[in-house]
Amino acid sequence: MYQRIEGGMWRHVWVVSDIHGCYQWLMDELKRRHFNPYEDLLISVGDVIDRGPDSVKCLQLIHEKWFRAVRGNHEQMALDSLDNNDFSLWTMNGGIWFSHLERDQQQLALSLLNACRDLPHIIEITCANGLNVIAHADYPAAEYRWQKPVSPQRVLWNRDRLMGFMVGKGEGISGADHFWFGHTPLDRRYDFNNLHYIDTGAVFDGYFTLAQLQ
Ligand SMILES: [Mn+2]
Repeated sequence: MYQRIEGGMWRHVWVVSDIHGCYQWLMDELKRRHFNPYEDLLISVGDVIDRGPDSVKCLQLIHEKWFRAVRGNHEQMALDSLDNNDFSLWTMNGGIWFSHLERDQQQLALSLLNACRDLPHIIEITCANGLNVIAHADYPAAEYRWQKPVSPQRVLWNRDRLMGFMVGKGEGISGADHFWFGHTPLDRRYDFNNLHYIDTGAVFDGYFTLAQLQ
């Protein structure tokens, strides 16, 4: 469930909001920031697939040396569909692209989706800005601890903490310097103390947010 990355191995480290198939747009954003794939690292908050134009190319990112991702609920829906041979929930939530692929592209997508079984739910990385924890929707505990058992379902789906912050009743998380979450499309990035909600809804006529940790 947990993966630890040593930030000192990279020059710059960025976290990117939900990609949702927007491959070329992401490449343009990286270019604008002079991202160097030989020296820099990009970490995704999950939901690399679905809704946007190019889920297969986005899935291929998981094999790039400069790219890491936590799993999102969309990757999980895809894996559950394959496991249960029931594609209805995923299809309703932007997964229709898979059934529209040509046979060879579908085989490629299938092997890439199976590689998503290795995606961690939580990444921790120590960078110039301190200890960072990255997860898709939430870290469902009051205090972060490496390898602490937490509900995988809530890591992928939970919006209660964010909704609490929106009405002034949010409860923070201790145990790390920064927490980075996606999952909920917002009109702008929201920062509540050390909690950062960065899904600015690129695929929903919003924009990409890239936060530099180092
Ligand atoms: Mn999501």
